[in-house]
Amino acid sequence: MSDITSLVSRLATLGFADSPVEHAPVDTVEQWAEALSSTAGLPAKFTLTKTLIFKPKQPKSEPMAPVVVIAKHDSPTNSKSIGNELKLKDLRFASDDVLRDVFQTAKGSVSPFALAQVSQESIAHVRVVVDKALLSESSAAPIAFHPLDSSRTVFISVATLQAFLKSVDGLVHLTEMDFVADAAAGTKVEKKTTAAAATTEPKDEGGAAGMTKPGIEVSKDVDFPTWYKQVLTRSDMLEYYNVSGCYIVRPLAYFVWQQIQEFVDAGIRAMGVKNCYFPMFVSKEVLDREKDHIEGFAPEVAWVTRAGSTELAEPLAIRPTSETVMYPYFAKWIRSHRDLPLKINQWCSVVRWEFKNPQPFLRTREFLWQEGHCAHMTKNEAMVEVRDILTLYRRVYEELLAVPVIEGEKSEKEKFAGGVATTTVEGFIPTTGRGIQGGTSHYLGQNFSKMFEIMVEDPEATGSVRPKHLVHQTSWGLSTRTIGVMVMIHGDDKGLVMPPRVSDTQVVIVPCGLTVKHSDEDRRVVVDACLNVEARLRAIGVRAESDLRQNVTPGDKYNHWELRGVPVRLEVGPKDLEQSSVLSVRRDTHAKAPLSLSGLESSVQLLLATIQSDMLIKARKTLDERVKIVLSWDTFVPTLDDKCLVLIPWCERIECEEQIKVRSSRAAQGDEPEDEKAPSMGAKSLCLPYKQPTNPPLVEGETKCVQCGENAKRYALFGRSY
Ligand code: 87F
Repeated sequence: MSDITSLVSRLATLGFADSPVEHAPVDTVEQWAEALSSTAGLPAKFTLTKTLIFKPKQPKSEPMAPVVVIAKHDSPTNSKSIGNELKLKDLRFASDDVLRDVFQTAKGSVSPFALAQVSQESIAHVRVVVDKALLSESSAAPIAFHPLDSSRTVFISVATLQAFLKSVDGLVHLTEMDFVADAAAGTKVEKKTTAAAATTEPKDEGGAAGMTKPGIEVSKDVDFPTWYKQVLTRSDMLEYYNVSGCYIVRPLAYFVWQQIQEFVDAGIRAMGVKNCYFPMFVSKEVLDREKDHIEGFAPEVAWVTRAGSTELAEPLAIRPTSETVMYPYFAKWIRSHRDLPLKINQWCSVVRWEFKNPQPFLRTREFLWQEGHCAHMTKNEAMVEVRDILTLYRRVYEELLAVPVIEGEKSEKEKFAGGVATTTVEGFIPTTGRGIQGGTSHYLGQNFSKMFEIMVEDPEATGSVRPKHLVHQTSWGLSTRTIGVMVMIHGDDKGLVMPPRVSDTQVVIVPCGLTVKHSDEDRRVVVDACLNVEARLRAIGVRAESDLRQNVTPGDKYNHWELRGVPVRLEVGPKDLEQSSVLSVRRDTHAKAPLSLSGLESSVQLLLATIQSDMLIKARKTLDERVKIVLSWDTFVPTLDDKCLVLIPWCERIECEEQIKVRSSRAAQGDEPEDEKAPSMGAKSLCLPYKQPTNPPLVEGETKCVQCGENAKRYALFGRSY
């Protein structure tokens, strides 16, 4: 580390004489302001600053071009805008190594003065960006920096900073940026950026053009968030997009969605539901009709306010869900009991402008879903439908995605506020130990029919004044979140593991065992055998594909298809053909077995069915092991910390649920949050499972709630969740 006296004397030669003030070491701007507030001998007014050092993504052959940003402490220094301005790719905070080796400094002690310590070869490549807002402070207050150490502060004028920067020998790249104006124009910048150039996720770019994309570089158990991003992008399921929280669903993932669509469509058609399409815009006036329950959701509603440069007379909301869009028309279309039941569904996308950390498929600002909306004469009919739909959702997870779920009812706190009761299928991500809501089916009662006046004449009534009867409604939705859950549950360190039913390619056929010793004729025989196997499998409806690429080794082909999760690989080589067989390799277990060419159709079909069912069995076993009955509060949090969900006898009171959340948060435990993005997450109730534990049985009036000691009503499933 550098010598403070030499720095101060250097500053003195630049016309700055005062010594730094000393205070407690600080980590954040808030702590800094606080520390200074109790320090004597400060200027009357001053501006706090931040100095950030980034490193762009560059070819290894080029000299490193670190970027030093000197800004007002509260300026919105967006690394993407800075990268755009400097024409540098993917700026990331510089690593400890770079701070040490290039700037001879360390995290917490970074200041512009570190520039004085950069070697002559390196300094020519360093870019310095100075915040315009800081420079405009010139006539006003001095600016505060840490001179190489976070327990000291120097106050210098802007002129001194400029003189210092000029005095750094060999520093040639000096830029000024207006971060505030840049942030204000943020949306414009995003729109202007071409899709090909930009991405909101600079971390995982795959390979450069012409290179094979690498496989997964981190282990699922070691760094799950990075693993998830790499699996999705490198398998070509998903691409990051240049609007934060929005992603491109590529064919591999869209195929899964189409399989789900086909299955759900067939299921709901059999229940008499018809598909339709409503507009995506909602007028403010109509959206406000649902004011009461929309209130909590209002911050997430996105609005269109302008067309070109013309302000719209009335801003239009983009549907976050379609109750308010559809129900005025239900009122128009439903006049007599003969118009009931009305059962419609639409496949569409919805927009919810979430501010929490986005996650591909799990939490995105636009997502694909189906939303079903039905009106019935009786409560009973509506309730039957709510459960039939829930069964269909369970079957999507279990039968298509090989994902076990727990069916149940949401608590008062967690149900959809606009309805009477919410039923749900809850999934579980073992790697994080968190629950995830997989799909919901609501009984809306007569809440919306009251609001939108959806009613029929009571068919039972006689006489001239016929009383009106409000319809009973349901709504239900399943989204592309399904895909994220499937990937998280089945994927491994080699990439995706696809359940056969939703895999675009079910069987890949790879010629192998051919060496330079083999003749062209030998090669032709093997290739013909591959094509023949492919044709036979396709003829029975198996999605088979031969990988006959000549410039790729069999090993690289294996990696390629493993990354994409293809359930079965058939290796075909001269030796296999001598035995009239091929070698099958399972993606889920890596098990290898020869399959005779005669009867290949049925053995492959059986293998695919076995993989599909084994994947569900394996995931269910994990779920069963990780849902624990907890009978005393003492073991509640330790069980969650063991990455489990808990089933507890519960009183079902909202206040109790709120207390559980507080008492189970990591802050309440005095622990550090696991990561910044999931700060001290408390447990929520996930559902009141339909399948209640029987051992020990819950005895009404006797069994007490695990948290508050009141009488327990049912077992409830609690957990940390997505
Ligand atoms: C976000 C913004 C505005 C959820 C929102 O679950 C409104 C809402 O109403 C909102 N997020 N919801 C609840 C959606 C209820 C219901 N709609 C039909 C479903 C399934 C499909």
